[in-house]
Amino acid sequence: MVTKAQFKKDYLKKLTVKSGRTIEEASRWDQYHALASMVREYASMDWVDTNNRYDDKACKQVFYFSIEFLTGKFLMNNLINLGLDETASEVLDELGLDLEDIASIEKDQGLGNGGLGRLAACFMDSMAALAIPGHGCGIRYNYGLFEQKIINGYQVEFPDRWLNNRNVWEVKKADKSVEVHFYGDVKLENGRYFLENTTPVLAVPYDTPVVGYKNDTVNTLRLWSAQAINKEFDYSTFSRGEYMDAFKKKYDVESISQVLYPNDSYDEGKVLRLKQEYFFVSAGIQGIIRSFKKLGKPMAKLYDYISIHINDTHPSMAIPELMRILMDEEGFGWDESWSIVEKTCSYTNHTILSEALEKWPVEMFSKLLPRIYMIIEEINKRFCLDLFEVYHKTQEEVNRMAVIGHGEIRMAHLAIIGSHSINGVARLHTEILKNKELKDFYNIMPAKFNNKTNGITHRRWLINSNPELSKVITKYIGDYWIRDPQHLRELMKFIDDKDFRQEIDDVKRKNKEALAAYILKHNNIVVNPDSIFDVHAKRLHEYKRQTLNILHIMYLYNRLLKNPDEDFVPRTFIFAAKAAPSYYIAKQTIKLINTVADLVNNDTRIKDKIKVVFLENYSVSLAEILMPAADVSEQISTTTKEASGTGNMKFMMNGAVTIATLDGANVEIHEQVGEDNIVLFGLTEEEVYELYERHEYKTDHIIENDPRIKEVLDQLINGFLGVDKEEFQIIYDSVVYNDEYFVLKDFDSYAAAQERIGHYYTDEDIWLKMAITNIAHSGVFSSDKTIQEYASGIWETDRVPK
Ligand code: 26Q
Repeated sequence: MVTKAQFKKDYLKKLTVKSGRTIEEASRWDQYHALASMVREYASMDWVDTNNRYDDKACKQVFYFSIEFLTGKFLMNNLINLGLDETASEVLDELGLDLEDIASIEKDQGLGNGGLGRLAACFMDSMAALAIPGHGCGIRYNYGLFEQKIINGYQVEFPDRWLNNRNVWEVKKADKSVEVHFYGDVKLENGRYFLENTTPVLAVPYDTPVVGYKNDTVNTLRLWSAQAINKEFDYSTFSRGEYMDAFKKKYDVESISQVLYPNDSYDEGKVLRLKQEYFFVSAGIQGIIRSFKKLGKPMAKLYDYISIHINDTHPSMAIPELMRILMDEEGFGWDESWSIVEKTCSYTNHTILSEALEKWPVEMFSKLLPRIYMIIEEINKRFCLDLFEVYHKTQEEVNRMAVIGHGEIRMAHLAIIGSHSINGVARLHTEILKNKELKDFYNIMPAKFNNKTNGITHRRWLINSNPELSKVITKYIGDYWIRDPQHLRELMKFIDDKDFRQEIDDVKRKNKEALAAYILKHNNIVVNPDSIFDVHAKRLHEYKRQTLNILHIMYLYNRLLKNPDEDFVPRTFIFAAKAAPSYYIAKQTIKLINTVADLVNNDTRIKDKIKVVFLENYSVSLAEILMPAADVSEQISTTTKEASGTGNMKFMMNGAVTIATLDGANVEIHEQVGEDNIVLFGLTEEEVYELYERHEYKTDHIIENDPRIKEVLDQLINGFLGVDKEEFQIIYDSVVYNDEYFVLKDFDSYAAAQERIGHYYTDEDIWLKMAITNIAHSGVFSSDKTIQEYASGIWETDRVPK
């Protein structure tokens, strides 16, 4: 362990070397850069050791393939995990610097859209904490998810230049680069296929250390960057007048890792997206095979040493790519290759939304990846044959289950067939996969299906983001909960302890004040920390029903206008959400929230009883401020639509009470905290399916019979909101004529649930009990537990501690 004196000495030296300035002259960036570089160097010792340890023991290693890793900032988490946070804070203090201030200058690594990417980041943290040999494999996008600004109430997207100031954490490993080949012609020679006339792209890996919690273990997150191959950029062509062409080629090739796609569901077959997927999958698999060969173990037993995890279908080409390498490069036959692949690969499904399922047009795919396409065709042929001969399926069933159909490749089917394990991300979600969405597959291969309920890392989402709460917890139950967050349950012993309750209350109050200050600074809105902080933070999607929330706020406003003296618990409704740039109705929902906010916040008649705040640029860092300050967590998706949700767990861990439908992991949260400590509303799973199946759901009845609903709907289109009458027509039409997500059907139930929230909140005893019960039962949602389940149930990997 580094002593304070050593730390100080190292820091002062680093600052001078890196910036060439004295501590007085150094800018905040210099101060950050020196500190971060130093922390990375501290981690580097263990990094090398860890890799040697894994190699020496020839233990099984996991490679988590994900097209997104939404890691956020690293400095504070690395300091905490290295056990150096207090040392750093004290040393900087002595130097007249502020650690929090310095840490805030780091740019978020925002290489993901939302839940799926953040889950991958939490999993990286947990694997390292548990000393499970597990590494990430993804893309080093030059631009992460766009930066959102709100201009005149509208979302406007700006590029996320996260690499501008260079990334301290990564190490470029140029010698580990591999070539990835696109296009070309498939040739056969001596019984082996190979490609000719391809367009090669150089994949250059950048490694980031993933520091385990005080365990001397450092795993690797490897992100690949696309580079033109030098010979492509051939100077001799210049003289032949192809100067501009050479640049175009380079630009074209490098576009592969230029930018993250900003939508979190599949829209249409974009060739660049397909290139991204094959690019990182092929590079990753080649890298794995290359280092596996150095181990000197038999390739036929690959699955004893390597586990490849496919995070949603985006990396599912790992299956045909591994087939290609085993057959074309290693000389295995089909059957043996297939058996190796299936034992090596496992797949997680994150959605049942059919529009999010990836399907690639055969025409485009086969041109870009001719050999991979051939292999997929063969996989499909053999699978269909099996369906007829082994499972006696009808032609219709076979058509439904085939990998290729209607001129498209169905990536989910490929992932299912080529993996030994398929898991959903919450119990309800897995049940829906088994009994509805993937029923055909479940029937013939039930043993492959299993559930792994998502989790979150308490090191980022509690210890780092809510240090005050962590302190109170440790004061009462000791610090064992940090190793095993299930021990948070011991807090229940203190649920009636007055002092404990007071301290929990004080922490929340402080966090709310901090958020209030943030809101004042960024939105210039004064909010009351005594009001209920009701937070709805997640991607903007119709199924997540931000619309239900804002329509209900409009109703509360109407109620107060009619009766300004009503005994009303003051509320601050806080939204944070990015919408996919091409998702018009989602963007209009942002405009609606901001329009209502303007109207409500400036109406003195309601005496500040309601405030509405839209915080721009939702990100990991903003979430770290929001979660600790929330009283109410909005988890109000249309039942069956949210696979799990993970924000729900973060809020709960920070003592917010959830208002929820019984969807995704809310079901398990309900089970943990019990009826009295969650506020449920809305349609059940059965009711939702019945409504879909009967095709009879109409909204006219609801509108006629509920004047609250009628009034807010009219206000959307009658000029009441002070904008063009046409502005929100699309939202009006979608809920009135095509209420796919049952916004109106659930309105009454939601309003009643909100009413209950108001009652509970006014009774401090009740509220604090609810908050504490939530914190105390959040431990089961630690991603450490989830990862242990993946390790024993899917990967068959052991811990390899020092
Ligand atoms: C696919 C093809 C082309 C372009 C984009 C995409 C794409 C990108 C991102 C499709 C889906 C995503 C992200 C999905 C996602 O975040 N799903 C969420 O995963 C969480 C972790 O399991 C769950 O908690 C959420 O319920 C689920 O919505």
